[in-house]
This record gives sequence, structure tokens and C-alpha cells, in this order.
Amino acid sequence: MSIDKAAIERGASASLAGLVSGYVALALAELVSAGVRPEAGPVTAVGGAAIDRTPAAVKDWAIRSFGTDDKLVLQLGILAVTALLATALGLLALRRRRTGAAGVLLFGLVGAAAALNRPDSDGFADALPSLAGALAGALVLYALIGPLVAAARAEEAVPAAARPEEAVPLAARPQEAPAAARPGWSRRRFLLLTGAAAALGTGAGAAGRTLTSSRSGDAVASRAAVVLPPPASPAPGPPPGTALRVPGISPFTTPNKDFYRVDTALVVPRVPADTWRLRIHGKGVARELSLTFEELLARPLVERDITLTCVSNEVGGPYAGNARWLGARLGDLLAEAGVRPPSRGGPADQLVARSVDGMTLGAPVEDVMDGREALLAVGMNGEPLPLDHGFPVRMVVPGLYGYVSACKWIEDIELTTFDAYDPYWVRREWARKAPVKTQARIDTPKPFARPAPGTVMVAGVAWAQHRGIDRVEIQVDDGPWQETDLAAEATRDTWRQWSYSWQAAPGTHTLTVRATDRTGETQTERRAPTVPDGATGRHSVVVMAG
Ligand SMILES: Nc1nc2c(c(=O)[nH]1)N[C@H]1C(S)=C(S)[C@@H](COP(=O)(O)O)O[C@H]1N2
Ligand SMILES: [Mo]
Repeated sequence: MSIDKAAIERGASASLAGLVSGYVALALAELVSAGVRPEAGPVTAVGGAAIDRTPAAVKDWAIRSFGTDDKLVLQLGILAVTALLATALGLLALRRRRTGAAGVLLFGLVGAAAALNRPDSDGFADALPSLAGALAGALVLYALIGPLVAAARAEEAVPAAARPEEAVPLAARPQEAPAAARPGWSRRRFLLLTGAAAALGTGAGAAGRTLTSSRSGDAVASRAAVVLPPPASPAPGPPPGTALRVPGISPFTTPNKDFYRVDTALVVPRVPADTWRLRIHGKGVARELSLTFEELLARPLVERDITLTCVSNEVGGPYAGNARWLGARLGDLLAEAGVRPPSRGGPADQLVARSVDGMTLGAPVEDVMDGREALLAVGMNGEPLPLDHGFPVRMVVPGLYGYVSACKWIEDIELTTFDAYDPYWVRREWARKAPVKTQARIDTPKPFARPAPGTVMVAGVAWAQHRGIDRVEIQVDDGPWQETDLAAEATRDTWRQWSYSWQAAPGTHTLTVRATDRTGETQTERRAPTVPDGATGRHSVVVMAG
């Protein structure tokens, strides 16, 4: 029945109006957030809030399934939900014009609340992108839906029998569908207005993007201008034989572009080096320190190879990397501030690092001051830190998982106690203390590879940072454990490559690897999940020779 046709066209038009008003809202919010703070945009703020509230196991699953794309997936998810809600509000507005528009405003309030509650919120201005966007979206919806509502009312007011379509036999009806909503409604006009709103939105969004990237250009330019001083203490070696030449093995040094990235930042913090400051304060700090980037570079810098590992790394997973870091020794700075470790009577046992994006990470003061190469790093593999990896300054502590030590975009160090303060991840099911667990990984052959029978090079890396790797063994099916050839050790803070020349008989085989650290402990075969303090178990791959 054409009566239904008209209603359906009205519904479709209302949905479209809702969708476009949501689009305009997000686009305008994008533009305003470029002026305020990119992090204050509704998608980023709501996404950040969602990340903070995601259970550890789900977050780990997301990291595992989507890798570094987890953030993209999250943002696309938020956009999809927004589109659905906006469509629903369009339909609601067809029945209740004001309520529909008010619904758009309500979602603006949700975005504003999320932005204000972010740990790095700058205050009221952070609410503006969501509020301005929602206001624009509500007006667009109200305006677009008006004629549709009027048409629907008019339609309902006319008794069915009096409707021309009902009276005229089918064949006699005009071919083009009767205006969905005749009185006062024109499809052409509606589409024109909707298109105009969408175009304005696109313009606003594009302008916002351009503005944001030109602003973040400050940090990019600042990074390009950084001249890293030569280290007062260059990295020793790495000694000859550190790097094996086996195709498919992880290189000893992970190039920056391949280095894994794990953080909660939906917008990478952009900190120009000349605005950077680090404050060191808290319990047992005799002399508070406040350091500029220039002052940090003027200190004697050391260069060290250190392997970083994420606690979310599954057995055999990719979240480990080895880089040559350049930085100032954190232990020396703390000593200058008058800090004593607990073993020498200091009152603070936890060092809480805080980043510009409000992340907090807590490391044992004892570990940071026990002589290991805990660094405030400015350089990574011969370059200033990439923005993704913490420019201008991050922490790196050998032997501790990243989430308790490797604070990127660091701006504050507070000495406190484990009793007094739980940092970000500890409030989310992760352990207070997390030394890296011994792990070995098979890089080649890949799972389900089909090598030709005969000599097959099996190779990979093993790590037990700050203890050192002493032995890596491999087991074929249920056979005896065989020693592999270990590459030379750079330092006990780095991973070590290993290889094994395997005589593969035709058939399906399981290769399993295990490492033993310098304390003599062989990695357990007991499987434990990543939560709360790192996965255990042995990596194995199944291959089909022949
Ligand atoms: N500011 C900030 N620093 C952070 C994080 C973060 O989410 N925010 N994640 C930590 C975690 S869990 C790890 S494993 C390392 C990863 O460092 P990368 O991304 O340079 O590899 O950074 C750490 N530092
Ligand atoms: Mo991590």
C-alpha cells in the first residue's frame, strides 16, 4: 500500500536525518577539539573511558587479536554504535521532535562527562567539543525533521477513505511514489538540506583534522630539531656473535618501526621538548628536582642495549623488543635528590612515574637504585624517541615489565609506598610487582610450516632480563631435550638469540623450547595467563616436514 510506502520513506528520511545530525555533531566536535585539545574529542574521551573500564582479560584479548590496531577497532566500534544511536534518535524525532533533539544533547553530555573525567583533563574547556558538537547535531536534527513531522501529522489527519491513493485503482495511480509526506514536504528539498549538512560536517571535520595535525607538528618539528649528544658511556659491544644469521629470526636490535607499541593513548601525546619538565618529589626526597630537557641532555648520558617486554605478552607472543637506549641514569638523579632505597633506610619503597596523559606506573625504588641501568631515556636506536615510544622522555628499567616501569611521555616522579598508592594497572587486576619472567620463543619455522625433510634451522630469542640467559634447549616431539647454539650475550639485560640445526624426518612434529636463566632456574612448563603478572609455559610449534 502506498500509505506504507509514504511511511517507510518518512522513516528512512528520519533515519538519514538522525545519521547526518550525528555526523555533524562528531565533525564539529572534531573541529572544536582541535582548538581545545585533540584528546578532549568525544570519540577519544569515550574511548579512553572505555579502555580504563575494560577488564584486564578483555584488554589482553583485544591486544592479542588486533595488536596495535586495537585502538582503531575500538574507535570504529564507537562510531558504529554512535551511528546506530543517531539513526534511532532520528526515528524517535519523527514521533517526538524535541525529545529526539534532546537525545542528541544527552549524548553530548555523556561525551562531555567522559572528557572531564579523563585523568589528563584540563578542566571545563574539555567539555566544549562534545557540547558544541551535540548542540549543532540537535539543531540539524530538529531542522531536518520538522517538515517530515508536519507531513506525518497531515497524513494522519486525513481519513483513509479520503486519501487519493486508496480511492484510485492501482493501475490509475501516478507512477512515481506520491510524496512521502506531501503537504509541505519535498524529497528534493530534504535531500538538498541533508546533503548540505553532511557537506558542512565534512568541511568542519577536515578542518579539525588539518588543525590538529598542524598543531602536533610542533612536537614533530621539536623532535626533528633534537640533537642527541654523544654518550659519555657508549654501549659496550655488542660483542661479535651476538647476532645470528638465520633467516626468520628476530634481529638482535629491533628497528624502531617494528618495535611493539602498547599503551592506552588514543591520541599520541605531543610534547615539544622545550616545554618538557620532569619533577621528582615525594617521600624521603631531600631536594626536590625539576628538570628541563636541556638539563637532562647536559647530564652524562649512557647508551645501553635493553630488552623491553610487555606483561600482556602470551607465550610465544610478539610484545618484546630490544633497543639501544640513550639516557640519563635514574638512580643517580634520585641519589642527587637525596633519595635512599629501603635497604639503606629510605622511607619510600615505590617510585610512581606519571605521564602527560595521566598514566601512572609504579616500580620498586630498590630495583631502580640497585645499580641496574634504569634510564630516563631520550634516544632509541640512534634517534630521539619516536612519538609513539614516549618522546621526549621515557623510563626504561631492565628486568621489569613495561607496565611497572617503562613510563612514556613521563612528566612526574613521586616517591611513595606500595601501601599508600596503587598505580593505574594495579587498580585493574595486575600485580604490584612484576619482574620479567624467563621466556624462550621460536621465531622460525613458523607454526604449520612445511619445511623439506633434512636440515631445518630452528631459531629464536630467549629473555630473562637482568638475570641473563644461560641455556636454551629444544625438544622434538617427546624426544630428549637438546642444547641449542646460543648467540653471544650482549648483556644480561638483553635477549639472546639461539639456533638449532634439526634433522627433520618426514611427518608432523612438535618443537618445544625452554630457557634456563643464570640463577639456574628453568622456565616452568606450567601454563599461566598473562594476568596478573605475566604468562608462563613453553612455546611450541607444530610443523609438517615433507
Ligand atoms: N604513558 C604511558 N606509558 C606506558 C604505557 C601507557 O599506556 N602509557 N604502557 C606501558 C606498557 S604496558 C608497556 S609494555 C610499555 C610499552 O612501550 P612501547 O610502546 O614503547 O613498546 O610502555 C609502558 N609505558
Ligand atoms: Mo605492557
